[in-house]
Amino acid sequence: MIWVNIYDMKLLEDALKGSARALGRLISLVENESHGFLDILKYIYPLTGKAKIIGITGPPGVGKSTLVAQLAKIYCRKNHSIGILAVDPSSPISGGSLLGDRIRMAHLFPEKNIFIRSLSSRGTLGGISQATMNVARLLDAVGYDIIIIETVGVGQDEVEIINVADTAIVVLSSGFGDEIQALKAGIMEVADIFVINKADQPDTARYVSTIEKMIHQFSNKKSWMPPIVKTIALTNQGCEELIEKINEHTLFCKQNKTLIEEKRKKNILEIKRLIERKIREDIDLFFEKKHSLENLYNKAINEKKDPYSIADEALNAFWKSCKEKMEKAAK
Ligand SMILES: Nc1nc2c(ncn2[C@@H]2O[C@H](COP(=O)(O)OP(=O)(O)OP(=O)(O)O)[C@@H](O)[C@H]2O)c(=O)[nH]1
Ligand SMILES: [Mg+2]
Repeated sequence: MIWVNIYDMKLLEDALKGSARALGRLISLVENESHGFLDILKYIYPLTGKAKIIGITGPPGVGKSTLVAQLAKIYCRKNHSIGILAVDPSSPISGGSLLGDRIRMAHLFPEKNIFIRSLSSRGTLGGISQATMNVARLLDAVGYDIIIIETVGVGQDEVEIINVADTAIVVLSSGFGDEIQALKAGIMEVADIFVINKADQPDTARYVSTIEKMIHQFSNKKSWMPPIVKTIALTNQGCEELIEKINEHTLFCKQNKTLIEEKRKKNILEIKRLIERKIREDIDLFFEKKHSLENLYNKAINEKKDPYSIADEALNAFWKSCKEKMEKAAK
């Protein structure tokens, strides 16, 4: 039985009834890892697993947000409800540009079934990708069946965030010739679909063939070869085709044994990370409250001990206290 405190329970009930305000507050609790946030996540977990999560990344200014807005509109017309998460890992506070996007997008659709939110939870213990996953699960649980995650860049952070998605899309455009040199193998490998946006620009055809070569060079997708979709997000051109490719990828993932196995491994890795995080937290608390590492160090210096033995002794003290705590709890 999962126990959620009465205030969070009220928020959960309201969010499940469709209150965007309650959902917003729940997201803040989860994003800031406020007291009780894990109970919320445990509670909603059985309600998740229905949404399709689409990740979109690429260099700044290639037209990601314009594309996201068009995709959201099309999905909306097809009677889906859409959650959009704009993640800005490089900004300690909500990234200005993403926030701007959010306001711009909100004007784009007065439709009720689109929820837009910026995330910038850098420094959370579980990492930005775990935080994104947690928030995506909240959206999934309250009934958003299409979740689009937009993040800016092509670095390690983005690779991790985009890995949360069921389908990862890398957006590029021919005006960004230099960025292509900087594209890391990581982002090439993680991409399920490439979008070359701003196809109205003259250099597009040449650019597409360059990307095709890079896909063959970098992609290690054994069975799924990432397609390239040309779009003009400004005028909605190519967006329906992109949705078709996303659907093809979803179908492929459902049928492909290797990918099912990959997903299983991802889930196991998440559990391992959660365990590591919990242990780290407990250790920090232990040495903060009971045995300051500094004292241990000073004592060891006097006794001329090596750091390996100090660490062993410190860890033994930690395990001993865990054991005592468990024995006390069992009584
Ligand atoms: N010519 C042309 N311009 C486009 C197209 N799509 C978007 N743009 C323009 O490109 C600029 C950047 O678009 P955004 O959608 O904000 O790009 P973004 O990738 O989300 O940018 P960041 O979030 O800042 O990284 C805007 O001025 C858009 O109007 C397109 O297909 N063709
Ligand atoms: Mg954007």
